[in-house]
Amino acid sequence: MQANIVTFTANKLGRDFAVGDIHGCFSALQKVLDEVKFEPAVDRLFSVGDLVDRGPESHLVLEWLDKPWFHAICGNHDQMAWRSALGDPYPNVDHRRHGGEWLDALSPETKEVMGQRLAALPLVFEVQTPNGLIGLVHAACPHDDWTLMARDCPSESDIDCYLWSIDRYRQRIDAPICNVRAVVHGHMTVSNMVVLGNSYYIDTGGWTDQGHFTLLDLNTLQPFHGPGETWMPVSSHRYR
Ligand SMILES: [Mn+2]
Repeated sequence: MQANIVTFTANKLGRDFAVGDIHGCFSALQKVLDEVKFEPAVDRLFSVGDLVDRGPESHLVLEWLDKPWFHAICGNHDQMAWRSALGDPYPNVDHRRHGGEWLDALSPETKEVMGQRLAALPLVFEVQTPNGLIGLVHAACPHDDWTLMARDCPSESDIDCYLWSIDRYRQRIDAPICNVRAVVHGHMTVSNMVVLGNSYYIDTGGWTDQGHFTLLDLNTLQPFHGPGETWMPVSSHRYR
């Protein structure tokens, strides 16, 4: 069973950043980290999930998850990947058609390790900062009050919302989530960071050829934009 909420105490020594969907584009991400002079000894990087699929370097996720300063929650693609890797594919979606074919190149042993590691990703992070608590959830919050988030044993519908929901963004819901300073999401690919109420949508498509990675400073809530680079063709089918 995945941990539901993992809490991080404030970083007293360095900076905390969040990054949107990575989708196997770790080299591009590293370039943006270099740009902000990321210091692995004191800074932390929080991924809002969708670490794998679509990009050329999904297999590097194990290396990245080993980095002590890199922390990630689960996205819908990570969920599809671990379920495929462990022989229980997510129903009704052809994972291979949505960027999951990279798993086929892994040895059975590596595939098993990959499945176990991605299956162990928590669903929700909360990070304390000097300016208040920041939540991170891949797709959407099922509640409008952070204190209602399940501390353990989330329901199936909660998990479905965390990983897949597009409703809150599509409906442009800008009512703030109570009892949390901000909630950071990926999942919806936007051209520039979108803020609705206190919900921050930061997947600016660093994994596409026209996008860029955005690093959100969790204390100041200021975004840093990486350069646009060519990494892979933009899919015309914008499946989430
Ligand atoms: Mn997603």
